[in-house]
Amino acid sequence: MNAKPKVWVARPVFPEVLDRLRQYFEVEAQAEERPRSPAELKAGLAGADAAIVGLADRIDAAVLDGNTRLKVVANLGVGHNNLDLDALTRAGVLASNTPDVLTESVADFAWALMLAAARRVGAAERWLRAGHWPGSNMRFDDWLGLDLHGRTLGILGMGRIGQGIARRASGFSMRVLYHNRTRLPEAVEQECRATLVGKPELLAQADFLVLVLPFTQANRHAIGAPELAAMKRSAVLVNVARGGIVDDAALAAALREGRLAAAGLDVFEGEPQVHPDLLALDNAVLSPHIASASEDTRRAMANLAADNVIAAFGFGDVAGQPPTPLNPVVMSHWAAGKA
Ligand code: 8YV
Repeated sequence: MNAKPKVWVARPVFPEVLDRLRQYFEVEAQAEERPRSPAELKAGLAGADAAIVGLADRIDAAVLDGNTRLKVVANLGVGHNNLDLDALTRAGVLASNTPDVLTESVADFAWALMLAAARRVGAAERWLRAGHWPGSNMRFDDWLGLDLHGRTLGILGMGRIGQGIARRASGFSMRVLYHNRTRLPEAVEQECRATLVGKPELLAQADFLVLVLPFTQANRHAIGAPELAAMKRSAVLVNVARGGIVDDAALAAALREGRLAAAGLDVFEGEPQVHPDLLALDNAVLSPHIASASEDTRRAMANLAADNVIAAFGFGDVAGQPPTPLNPVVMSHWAAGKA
């Protein structure tokens, strides 16, 4: 009997997902969550037929160089700016991501950040826990925040997650504006009650601006000092997309100087480092990149990554049809025996 193919799992994932993989593969799973150096990634991938990687694992031409064994890299996330898709395709490696399964959870979390930033939940909780409430003579006009209901929600990047955020806005009676490279089909616009506007209008009109763009070089600092200056002073900015889309230093300056009311940020430039000026601000609600981290969704993401690996090797229920490939052309190369 042939030896089982081997999967290298770069990040600790749920044990039941590893057990599913073990039905078909030899599994080498990392027990410890820590950044892997390019050399460690290269060595891990060199000895494997497939890999499951996280967003901090940069898979590029250098890491793939000389690797003739690897066939599949499954990313634990919908965003895949950590993968060099051209290099993977050239190397005959199929890449996959985890769309759809996280859409609703990330949309929920964008609202958590909007509400927390507008109503000062983080700062109020820190104040309470620090024991300030007893004896504070808290005034009727202390801790005032901003209302969401009836305001204008602006969404920059209107893919699946942006649409999920927009659909929730009707519960808050909000007007929804969006800006996207392409206009949504009319039926989707109606379902989301969302109106397409240019970026300048979005910046000028939004009381709440939520970023849900993929990270590309073109989107780097899509929100920088000029864009922040174009926003209302009373506006709240929320980023659940990627660090680097916002110029964090410019954002911290705007928040500190009262040129923007508040921000809710799940992602940061250079994370896990967070700009020290943001850490010092009470009007920034900060979370450690957890928008998809609900119990059910993280399990679904890990299972979807495993499904892609299992199917790509011709195993399981959908043998030969990985559900969410990023460069499916690679499979036609395999079929033609060119890989
Ligand atoms: C991460 C995300 O995958 O899917 C994405 O693009 O940013 C998140 O869901 C998750 O935080 C694991 O790193």
